[in-house]
Amino acid sequence: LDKIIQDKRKEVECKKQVLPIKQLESSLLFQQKTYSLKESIQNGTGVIAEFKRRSPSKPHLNTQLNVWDAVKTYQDFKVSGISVLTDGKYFGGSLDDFLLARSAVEIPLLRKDFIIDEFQILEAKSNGADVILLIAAVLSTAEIKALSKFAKSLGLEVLLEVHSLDELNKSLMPTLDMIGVNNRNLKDFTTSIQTSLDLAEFIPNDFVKVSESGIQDGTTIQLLRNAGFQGFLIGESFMKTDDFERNAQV
Ligand code: IGP
Repeated sequence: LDKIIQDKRKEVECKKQVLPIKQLESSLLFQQKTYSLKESIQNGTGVIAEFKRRSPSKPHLNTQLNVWDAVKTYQDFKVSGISVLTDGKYFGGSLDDFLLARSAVEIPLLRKDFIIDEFQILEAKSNGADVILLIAAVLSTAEIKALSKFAKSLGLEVLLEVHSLDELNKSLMPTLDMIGVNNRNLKDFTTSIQTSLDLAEFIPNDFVKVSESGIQDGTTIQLLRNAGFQGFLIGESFMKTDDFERNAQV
């Protein structure tokens, strides 16, 4: 994760040199109203389906599927929202993918990336995002505060991701909309639903609770629901097989 963030800082510094903020702000999508993921989760299935070609732990997850077909299928299956990876180096995604997804569906879209700078939030907004992800493991309390405030000022919702009680405690603040518990251990990439079950009671009910990673079946979703989770972020189990159409049916 340290290496990813190091690379991300370089990427953002380079982009800032060549892309003026004015240009991002003048995008047509920048003016458009956003869809609320929070509401959509509360009124629907709660499933947030992810478009992810590969990851550090699964280098060949799915190289065939195009983003347009994938998100259309997700939308047909009544997911509450869609997460699109925009990190290129480690996840094979891009803002082009994001823009294509935006043009294909009319449901909430989450920009999935490692956000460390306001510039990336402007980028998210100008590419049609409704929600951004902030990762507590790589941000200080002050950074979470500044970045979430900035996102809210643009009309975006914020999903804050934690792995532990320490990360949760340093992060709770009113500028967050949803708290996601990532079941994936970032050191060895294993997943355990127990991480979500253990942390659920410590998340105040004014936040929508989302469980992320390693969710494979309806039984698990039911277990998480009983523990108070309303949102379920699912990537691999949708992306991995060749029979995507059947697989994405939850
Ligand atoms: C999806 P999975 O195990 O269903 O593919 O997990 C999502 O939770 C995972 O991709 C993720 C992620 C992240 C990716 C959670 N947090 C942060 C990149 C960055």
